[in-house]
Amino acid sequence: MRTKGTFTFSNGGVNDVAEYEYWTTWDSTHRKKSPSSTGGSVSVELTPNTVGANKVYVRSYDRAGNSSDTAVYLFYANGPRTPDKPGDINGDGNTDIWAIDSSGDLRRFYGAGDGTVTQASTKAGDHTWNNVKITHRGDWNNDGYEDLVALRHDPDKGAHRLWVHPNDGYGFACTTCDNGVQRQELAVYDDTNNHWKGGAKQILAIGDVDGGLDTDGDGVEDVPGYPDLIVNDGEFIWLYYGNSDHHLDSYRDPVLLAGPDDPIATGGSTVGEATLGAPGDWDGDGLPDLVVRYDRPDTGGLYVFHGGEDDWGDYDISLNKRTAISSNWGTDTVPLFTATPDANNNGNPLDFWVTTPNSGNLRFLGDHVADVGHTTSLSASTEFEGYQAIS
Ligand SMILES: [Ca+2]
Ligand SMILES: [Ca+2]
Ligand SMILES: [Ca+2]
Ligand SMILES: [Ca+2]
Repeated sequence: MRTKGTFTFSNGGVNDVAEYEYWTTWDSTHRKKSPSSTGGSVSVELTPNTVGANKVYVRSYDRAGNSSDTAVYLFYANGPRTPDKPGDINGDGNTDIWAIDSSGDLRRFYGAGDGTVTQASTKAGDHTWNNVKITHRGDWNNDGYEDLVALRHDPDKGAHRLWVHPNDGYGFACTTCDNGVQRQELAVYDDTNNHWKGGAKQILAIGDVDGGLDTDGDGVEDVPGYPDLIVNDGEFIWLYYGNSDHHLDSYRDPVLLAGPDDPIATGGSTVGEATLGAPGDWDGDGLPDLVVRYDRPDTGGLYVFHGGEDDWGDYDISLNKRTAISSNWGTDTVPLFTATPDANNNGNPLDFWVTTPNSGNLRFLGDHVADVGHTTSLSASTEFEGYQAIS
């Protein structure tokens, strides 16, 4: 995976091979290479990007242009030994961005590890992404690559639906990929647990809240944990525990984190006027924390809510356990933002990418300290004019 392999094609008994033509399951482009002498062999370097079975197809042509049968070589590529770092979508160890541009295309920006990002030369997904909500944190199909989660309106069903778009290892989010990988719906068994079908203010992949399972009690995780998802439907904030069957209420009902009777703010901001971010485990107690930004310009604060557990052992956040980080973060100064745990790799995870009103500037505001705000600020990119969403 993501590692070059050398493949050698030889003539298979045809002594006047003038050219070989080859393609693969992950790249359907037919390419040609000629041996240095007629009938000789050629070597090519190929880099599979799919875990598991891959195929290389090759046929030869003689000097008259007659082709051989197509030979198929099947091999298996191993996945990454350890899952990619949270926020990293191409495996280089730096956190990255998925974003929807002004024309509704899904784009990917690779982080350089210093807070700056560079747009990849090709789009990050097929189809149009207008008005789609996106988020990413965690590997939802167990191949080691962080995947894109999207909330999209389905006109045929008259409802919004949640999907996992598997990452190809380089940040291409598959809807229907050539290698057979397809998007996977996230559903609920009990329809009363579906709090996104009418649309949502925000979806947020927060990471794995409840961790893996120690089935034999020896203190070592036997069943790996699964990523979890927060849905802010505009009135209530729900935490869903993910599961390998792609149902979000498989073994636990969603947990209500905030709502009209459990406010998210002291100053009157409602749930519908708050935007969340996933900073990872900021306070180091083993539970992921939650960034809350108050959208209204008259409040505009930025807080970290410390993830805790309620009396039933469910994840919970509380107004009594939050830390003020910064102010003047309303939508008038920060239209869009995403938390990107340690994008500049210096040990302080409280880093953000933020858009700028009426310009294409994306800023990196990094290394936030309680009550002080950011202690690092730089221009991350100038390519974000009119962007609809960043994650
Ligand atoms: Ca990366
Ligand atoms: Ca994955
Ligand atoms: Ca989990
Ligand atoms: Ca940092």
